[in-house]
Amino acid sequence: MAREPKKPEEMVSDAASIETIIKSRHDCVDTCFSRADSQSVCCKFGTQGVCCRICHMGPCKITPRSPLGVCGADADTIVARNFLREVAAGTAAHSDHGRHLVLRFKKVAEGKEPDYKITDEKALYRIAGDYGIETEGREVNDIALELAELFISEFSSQEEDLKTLNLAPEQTRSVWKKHKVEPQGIDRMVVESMHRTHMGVDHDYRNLLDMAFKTSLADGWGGARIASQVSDIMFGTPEPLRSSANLGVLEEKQVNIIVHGHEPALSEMLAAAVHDPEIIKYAERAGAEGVNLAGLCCTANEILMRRGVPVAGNFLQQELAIVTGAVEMMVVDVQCVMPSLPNVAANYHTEVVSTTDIAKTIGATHLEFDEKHAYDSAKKLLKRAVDNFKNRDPEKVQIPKVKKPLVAGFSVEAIKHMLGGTFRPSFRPLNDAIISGRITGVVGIVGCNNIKTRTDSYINALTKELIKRNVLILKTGCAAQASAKAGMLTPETAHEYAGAGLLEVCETVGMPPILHMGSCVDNCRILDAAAHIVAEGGLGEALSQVPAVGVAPEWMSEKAVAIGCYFVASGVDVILGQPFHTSGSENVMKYLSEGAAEKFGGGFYEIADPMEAVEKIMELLNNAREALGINKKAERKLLDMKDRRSLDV
Ligand code: XCC
Ligand code: SF4
Repeated sequence: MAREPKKPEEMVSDAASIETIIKSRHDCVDTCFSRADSQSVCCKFGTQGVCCRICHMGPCKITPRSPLGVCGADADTIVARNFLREVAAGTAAHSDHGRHLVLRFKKVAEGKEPDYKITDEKALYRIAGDYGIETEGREVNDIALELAELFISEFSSQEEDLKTLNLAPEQTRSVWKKHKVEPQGIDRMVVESMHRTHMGVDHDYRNLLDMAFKTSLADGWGGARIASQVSDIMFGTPEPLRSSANLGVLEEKQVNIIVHGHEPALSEMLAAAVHDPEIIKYAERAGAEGVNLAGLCCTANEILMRRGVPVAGNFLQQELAIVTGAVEMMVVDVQCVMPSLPNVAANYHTEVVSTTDIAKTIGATHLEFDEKHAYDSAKKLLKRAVDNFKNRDPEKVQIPKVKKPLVAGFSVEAIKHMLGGTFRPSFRPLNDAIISGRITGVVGIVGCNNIKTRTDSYINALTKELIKRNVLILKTGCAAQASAKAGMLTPETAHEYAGAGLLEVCETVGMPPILHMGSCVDNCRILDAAAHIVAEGGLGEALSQVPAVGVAPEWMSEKAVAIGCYFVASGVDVILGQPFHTSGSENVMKYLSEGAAEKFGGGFYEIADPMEAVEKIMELLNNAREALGINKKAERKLLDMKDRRSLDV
């Protein structure tokens, strides 16, 4: 007997998605929500991580009756190998994204890509300075070229440790050194991970997991950071701006184009070209009132943060956007793009366009992006979308009238300005607020949506409860978009939900209690903020001492595994709303929690319930406060000379 399909409100928590899932059923269109129903129960061996298909004597699986694979590998080895491969894949994804940007940045510095430029010279000077590059009296392009080459060598370095690690506090670096997890070249880390997990190489689960941490550091302090920094230089360091989110940002009378994926290079061009008078006229001639660009997933975050382009939705809304029947074109680049999109689009008039030769999908139109003529290339795409407007079937259009206003654009530099003012940008007021107890601590809530959780529900329940308890929230990725859709990325949220201490700080500084810091690669901004807190003084010498926790409530991707690992290896405890596929090995589970905590000062906790997670987070924050001696409200702390100096404003 066929099972009743789940009710939409059991699967998603926002009104726009509920309405559109109902429409998809009415239109007889398959989406992830119907496919998840037909997938039923997940494979037990995969879930536990005990399925090994690394050599062709297998696949082998570990069961009580067969505790060893054909080669003799036990559950610990198999689970740890699978885990390391996930971290390597996640690191590769962020880092390859970073590499594409760096190679473009180099061409820009050489004057070979005239449509791109160095938008943010201040960022260039600042970042070059961070890496010890001389900037005094030098041409901008000259500095840029040296920085590009330094970044490229971060990918290729064979024996030298990553230079980007130097941005971490000294004590954190010495922990890495002690445990021998300082990564060398990013590419080397990924290659070595693949080698070590090949049949018959590394079998000690502890050694494999240490490599997972080492590789992940090459992501968080390497590849992802480079992606973020180069984007800031080429496209501008984000500053607070207003926009809106959810499917209601689509416009009934305009040509709607959605950019989806992760890389900002093409979407930046589209965001610029969309205002070109030629394009506007072209759209008007086609009977549209204009061209409306919106984003999905992290490409959305990239152009939201810098240009205020509205967010059509997060990960699990990508198909639903097409189901509205109002999208002329969906332009996809890399990562988190469902292969189902062309199938969904076949029911409407939407054209799905892939733009890079490393990411093609059957059924999508492949139009390689011409980097040498980037602006023209973008204009061509926009015109093609306009041409498709006439194919829209008004009968099939149903845009939910659901969208919420938001404020985003909180780079570390923007936060510094906000806190300290333009003349004295500084983290001091934040440190003081934490020390005085008005803010209990800082929590990064990041990551995806996962079909296994009612979309956005864990993220939003957790966020709301934490700000009530005076925790400042830093957000990225689809988790940030979940808050946006809930209308919580606004300064007013402080009045509605924040505890008295956090509210006071938000009012004084004029900031919202939830700060949207960007895309997935921008998780490095969260670590950077923590490093600034340490550097400011009074809250410990290592990242592990700061009252800070990371949470990935609804994560699903391998990138999230890498992100979790580099947070933990940096000393930050991480709560996972979805478990790793490691339950088949108690030893691995223990190493990732207690073992990591002993080594780095941060470990993993799997907590399926948001309210339980809140309690754990408060406990971790309070433990950190206790260790710093700042736990009592309004207690006068005895300051040593160093603390005194740093408090001397
Ligand atoms: Fe993808 Fe970045 Fe996850 Fe969203 S959050 S589903 S990885 S788009 Ni990074
Ligand atoms: Fe089986 Fe060992 Fe081959 Fe894995 S590596 S498939 S456990 S024989």
